[in-house]
Amino acid sequence: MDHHTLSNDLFTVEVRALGAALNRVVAHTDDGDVDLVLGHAEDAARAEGEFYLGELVGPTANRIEGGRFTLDGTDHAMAVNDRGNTLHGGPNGFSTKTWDITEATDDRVTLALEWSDAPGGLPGVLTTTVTYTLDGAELTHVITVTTTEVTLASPCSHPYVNLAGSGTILDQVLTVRAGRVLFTDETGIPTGDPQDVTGTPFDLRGGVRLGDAMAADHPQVRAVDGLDHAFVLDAPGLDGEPVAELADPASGRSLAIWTDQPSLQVFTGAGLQRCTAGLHRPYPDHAGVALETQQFPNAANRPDYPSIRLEPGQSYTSTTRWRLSL
Ligand code: FUC
Repeated sequence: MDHHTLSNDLFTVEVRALGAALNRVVAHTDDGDVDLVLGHAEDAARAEGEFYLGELVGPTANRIEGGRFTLDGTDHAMAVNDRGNTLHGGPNGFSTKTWDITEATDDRVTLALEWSDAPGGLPGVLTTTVTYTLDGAELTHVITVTTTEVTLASPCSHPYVNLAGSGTILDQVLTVRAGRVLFTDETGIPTGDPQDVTGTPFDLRGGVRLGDAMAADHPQVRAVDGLDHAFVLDAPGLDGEPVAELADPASGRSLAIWTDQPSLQVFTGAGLQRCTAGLHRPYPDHAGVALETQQFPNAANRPDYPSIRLEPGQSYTSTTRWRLSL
């Protein structure tokens, strides 16, 4: 099986075996069907893509500086694929693999992958599962990882949302309940302690039109033509206030997100015009905003960040829930 489709009266959700990717979330609205996430029309385009559209990235999401880290006194080097760093597990990462679909019903699909790195890279054989569940207007994914050796694990889902279904996300309003953000160097590696967002374009707590945040005259914004930063969530959790919300004032559609992960990487899609094999069309620049619920970037090398160490007998889990309003 190369894909599976979940469906109910409100949504059709397509998950690809390649990259365990959330390839389509189609809303059945009064105005017809609307694609709410970016995806690829063909697996071949996905295999060549550079944007990880909807993919399950790992085993270490985001960047590891130089691909290098030390675990229990032993140095390890993963393959690098982004300005000298390992991004999203590197060129051999989870998203490049065809996963096994192990459970598939109308409202649930589970995919599984056994993965190991090149010698000297990330230790252990990692067994990972991801389950996507559609329940009414809620779409949840749960990731689990176990290992045969002490290792690092921090996979995450990499969906790009555009509630308008086409065009750009500039007019959509993003709220992120995060009082701190990680600023980065020119290769995307956090430079230090989380910074207070107060008085900066990174203060999204009250809801900000993305086009306004992306146009701000701030060196961290200009360096990446928008946002490409990890927000340190004030109150991660699967209940209570959502950690983030995206709203499209024109259509009235919105998305609320809950997660147990400590950070949300917001990437406003600079360069997406290079993605010429999108679902129905070449995408314009900023065609979607990636909302990645994850561990801190470069946690592998930062003892002061939450640990992503995983030992045999333990299980890493990560849960994120979306609620869509049409
Ligand atoms: C996000 C960003 C990266 C990269 C990727 C496609 O995870 O942090 O910069 O461009 O998406």
